[in-house]
Amino acid sequence: MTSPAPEIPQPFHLISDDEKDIEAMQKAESDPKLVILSDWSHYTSEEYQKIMEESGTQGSFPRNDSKVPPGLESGCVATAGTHEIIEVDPEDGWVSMKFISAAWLKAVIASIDEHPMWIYEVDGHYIEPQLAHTMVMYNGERYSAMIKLDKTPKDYTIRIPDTNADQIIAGFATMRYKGSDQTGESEPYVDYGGLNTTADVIALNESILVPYPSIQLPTAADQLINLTFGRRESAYQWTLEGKQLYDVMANYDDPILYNLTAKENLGDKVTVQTQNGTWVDVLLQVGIMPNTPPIQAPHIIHKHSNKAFIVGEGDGFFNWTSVAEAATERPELFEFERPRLRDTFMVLGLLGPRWMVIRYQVVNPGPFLIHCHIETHLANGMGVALLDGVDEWPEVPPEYAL
Ligand SMILES: [Cu+2]
Repeated sequence: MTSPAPEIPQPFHLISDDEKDIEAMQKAESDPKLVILSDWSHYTSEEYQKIMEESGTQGSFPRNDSKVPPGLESGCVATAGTHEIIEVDPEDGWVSMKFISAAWLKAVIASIDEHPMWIYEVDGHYIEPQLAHTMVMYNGERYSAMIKLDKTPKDYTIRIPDTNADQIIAGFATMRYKGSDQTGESEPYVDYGGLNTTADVIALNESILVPYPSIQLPTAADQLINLTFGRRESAYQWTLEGKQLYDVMANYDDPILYNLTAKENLGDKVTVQTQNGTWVDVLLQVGIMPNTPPIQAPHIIHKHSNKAFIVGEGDGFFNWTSVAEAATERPELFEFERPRLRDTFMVLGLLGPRWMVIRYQVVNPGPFLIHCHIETHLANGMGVALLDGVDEWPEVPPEYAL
């Protein structure tokens, strides 16, 4: 975990204007509870990969059900894992919980019984706080929550169900008020299947997570990179770029950082070069590829190096040649005044094609992966290397020579 530098302005006065509250929140922020959410399979990655290769997994690609072993899609056996207890001190007034999704496959919902959360930091950057009872977390996303400790001192269940999209599973922990001996049941916001328990439950609206302080963007970029995702050759092989698969082992002992020509180990379309200092738009788009099933998985795209602003999103295909042209025609789909700043980008087109454009400035010359964070997608080709600032490619210091 990293903490913001002391001169970075904090957004806590937007949660409460009471000086005592603000002080308590600053104290909570300096000593947060880290909550890592993960999933687990009794098959190893190698076994899981082999099962996908032998069976095919979904859609209209050939599939052989006899190659799916029991315990993967049926015949589940409940596990009795460890149960984490997070102790909080009501004397502190507030607690900060930093939720990190380290899941390899599943998307989950995070919620603490009877405790609304002020989400105040996303992917390690402060935002204008937003009140929520539940939040969906995709692979690689980080959300920090400021939680007021003003309820009856007892145990409260932390619930982490799956989003209900593919399998009904859940994980649990306890938030325990220090010094309490009351352990009665707490009231859930979400049930075991990930559904809200009442109509009043507020889910985090991730489409308006404005950075704090807000940041003004240039209205035009120098380059547009088109990444239209799809499947190639089989149900489990995903391409981020649209035609080629990224071979994650191709540069295992020949890193591009050491030698730009090592990019030739990869397909010519899965590396993209940019110039230092320029602004780059990346179109992230799901659609229906020729000869592939129409069903689309959600893809959570993670960008390494610096974060990017989400400048626009919409349904259908992005049929313009630049963001400037698109924003002139459909200004309601774009946000340049208060754009979100993130390094994880959820692209879900269950109802058909959908696009998102992210914008970043090249300030850090070097090779950086942009990839789907669902591990089976990445391992089977869903990545592109952004070769940032090739005009100012760094020299590797001699002590790091291969
Ligand atoms: Cu994916």
